[in-house]
Amino acid sequence: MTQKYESYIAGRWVGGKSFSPDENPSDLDNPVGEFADADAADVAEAAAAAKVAQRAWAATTPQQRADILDRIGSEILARKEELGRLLAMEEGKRLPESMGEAARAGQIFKFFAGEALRIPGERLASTRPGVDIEITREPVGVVGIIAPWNFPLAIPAWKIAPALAYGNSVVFKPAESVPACAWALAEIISRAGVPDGVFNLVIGTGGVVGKAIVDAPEIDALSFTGSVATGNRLLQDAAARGLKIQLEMGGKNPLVVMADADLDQAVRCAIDGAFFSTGQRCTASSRLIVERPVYDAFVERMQKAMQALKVGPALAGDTDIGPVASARQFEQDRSYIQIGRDEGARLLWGGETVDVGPRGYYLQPTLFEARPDHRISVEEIFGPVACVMPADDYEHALSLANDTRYGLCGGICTTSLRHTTHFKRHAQVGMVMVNLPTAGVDPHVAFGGRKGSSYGPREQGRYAAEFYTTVKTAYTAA
Ligand code: UN1
Repeated sequence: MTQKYESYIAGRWVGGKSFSPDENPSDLDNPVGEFADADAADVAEAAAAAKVAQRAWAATTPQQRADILDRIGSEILARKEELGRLLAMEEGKRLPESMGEAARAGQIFKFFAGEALRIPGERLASTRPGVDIEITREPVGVVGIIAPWNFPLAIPAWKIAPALAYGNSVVFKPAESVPACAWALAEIISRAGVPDGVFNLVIGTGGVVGKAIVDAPEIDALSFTGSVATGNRLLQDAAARGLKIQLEMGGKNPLVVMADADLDQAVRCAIDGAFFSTGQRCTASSRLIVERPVYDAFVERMQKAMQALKVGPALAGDTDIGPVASARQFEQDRSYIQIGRDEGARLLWGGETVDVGPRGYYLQPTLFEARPDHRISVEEIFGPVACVMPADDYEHALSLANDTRYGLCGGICTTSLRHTTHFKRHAQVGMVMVNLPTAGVDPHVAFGGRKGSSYGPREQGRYAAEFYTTVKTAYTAA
């Protein structure tokens, strides 16, 4: 029997009128299951339930919320292998990375269990005699969460956990290509003691479910991670109705390699940053900017390292790079490879699909030597496709690094303290990595970018309180 994934609304599992397939990108002949398509009426019901349930949830003690979040985190951690397998099957991320992501989701719930007990506030003296001032944080209310497919456990976790910790209720829409991971997470949450209506899962398309979430009058705030096009549309809709919004969108992250770098370390950073998770990270190192004296040596080592990468099914033990996650993304990657060829970028490695046995979306890791103005150097591809380009010196490298409409991460490989210090100060990004891949962030610190990458308050760590709470200033005279 095909596994069916349903929505979870007001404490009940809700089937749909129709079902859509949940594909396995490593093996198209063995789908993961199918999910029930929710519609606008389902969202309306979820939002109404969330509104009613939120008041009592906000009135629970921090300890009650901490215990619930801790329970969710413990179960995810205890089941990380099983959840990792599900993630690998559904999204195509190779098993070790998928298990790592499941563990990270568990740790995020545990972190926010602690944060529930540490909701910050301030007490100050007034400028007027006999008056005290208290600044407290209250929940924003009902939070809509729209998550992408590339981190189907970790990103929902880093939005749902703080929402619940600070006393909000949630209407969560996962990407429709990863309903099983969302369902598994919801199933754990449904048994952890969260009152009915506080957490709702609504599975469906952006056009129907996403749109209905933005339009629902009960929604007070919206957290979104996904494409620039969708994010900008949501921003317009949110502005029209004065909705608090937080957007994490694309990246075209530079990794600068200086002539003084440890070249083997730089190649490891570039391979990981550009190609692991099949390049499907908004933090991916998609622009490799290399100082001329080491350019040829770097490219040669990259080619050698890329040759050794094994493309294969997500669950196979020797796979370095899993399949591309969906037909749509596969199409996009291949079309950018064609664009690169057509605009005269030089293909240094890869560019072809791979036959690994089972039918799936297998693509070689691909490296182009490209000019900064080539489309493949400018636009986010979101696949295992990177560009490399030479820089004359550090200043040139920095200006190439900053020459983008995005500003999520920036990396530099160098042994120079001067370059490190300067780059940390002048990279126009939200996150700087020194001698590390641009992708791969810690769960307990601020995450987010500048320029066209992000909008609104940062996610994660203590900074999550900015979005998931609203500040109240109270004046009291004796
Ligand atoms: C990471 O690099 O560890 O969608 C996290 C993304 C990011 C998360 C990246 N929001 O790829």
